[in-house]
Amino acid sequence: MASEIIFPLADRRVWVAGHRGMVGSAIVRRLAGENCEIIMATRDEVDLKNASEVKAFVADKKPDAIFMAAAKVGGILANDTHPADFLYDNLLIAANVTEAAYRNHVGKMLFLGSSCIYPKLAPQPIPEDALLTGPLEPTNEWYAIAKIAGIKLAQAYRKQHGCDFISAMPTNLYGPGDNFDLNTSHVLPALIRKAHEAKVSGADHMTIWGTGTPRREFLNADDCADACVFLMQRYSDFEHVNVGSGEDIAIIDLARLVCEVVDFTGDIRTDLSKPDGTLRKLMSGGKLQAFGWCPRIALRAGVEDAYAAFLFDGAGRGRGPAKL
Ligand code: GFB
Repeated sequence: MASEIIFPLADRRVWVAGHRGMVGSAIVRRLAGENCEIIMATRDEVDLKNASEVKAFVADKKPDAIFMAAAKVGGILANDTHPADFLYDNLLIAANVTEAAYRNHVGKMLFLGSSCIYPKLAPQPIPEDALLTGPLEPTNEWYAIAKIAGIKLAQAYRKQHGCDFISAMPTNLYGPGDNFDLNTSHVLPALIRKAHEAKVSGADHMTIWGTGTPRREFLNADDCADACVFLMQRYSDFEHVNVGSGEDIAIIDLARLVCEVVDFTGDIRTDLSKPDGTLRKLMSGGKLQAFGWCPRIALRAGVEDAYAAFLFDGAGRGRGPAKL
């Protein structure tokens, strides 16, 4: 039984910051059924790293609500090799949008973080209150620090100014509009591309990074968008909320699943020169479940859809990192 709607979106002006990204575009799709006015802006219209541009944009558009889905994102290698970009860009984006939302009396904002905010050795499944209880995973601590700052901004503005700002922490996401560039992508789109290219070229193997033993929890971007809209309408509190699928899988088993979906029958080899990252980060979804939300898209079905989207949209083009 879902909890009651306390912030209806109907007839409201809703800015989806980052509407071209995988999550932002999923939120736009999800909002189509809410009878609200969706505000979107490209990077040319408003540079989210520029405080005065963001302030002017929010003052002009006067949104009632903001989904803060804009971020510089990337997989383990991109995070590890571009720490300054991941820290600086994401700090600025979070600070600028939060401040502009406060200054312009935006009724509600949802900030999107990431499961990498939690300590590397957090208890599994990870409860929300594990935040800031231990050292972070080194491959993505820069991105994590920026996302923790985003949560803290939402909390600080709530505490000092009474703003209704909340935060959602999604697990590893995948889905339509994903980035298939092998150097910057997350694991799932990378495996889809690798398996597809190995099949098409007639190769006898494909190679995955690291040992294949780390476990990850995957959630489809459309499920994530549904959870974000759910929280926007129903949640108003200080603490962030985990958004996950409740199940994790070893990377080697994920690779096997992708190979089945793609129909690549060769070997899977490992490249031990690449990092494993954290060994496990399964989040506890109990808090969101207690509000009455659960995911709908099973991993295999989601991978089948993602492969279809890759064939339709991304094959061979190597889309770059997600744009703001
Ligand atoms: O998805 P991914 O890049 O990010 O990697 P993280 C997950 C796991 O898959 C790691 C392995 O153990 C990788 O070594 N892996 C195997 C691969 N083959 C590949 C491959 O071809 N490409 C990629 N990318 N990985 C990110 C963070 O961490 O997760 C971000 O860096 C963010 O900050 C995001 O939090 C959700 O799960 O390790």
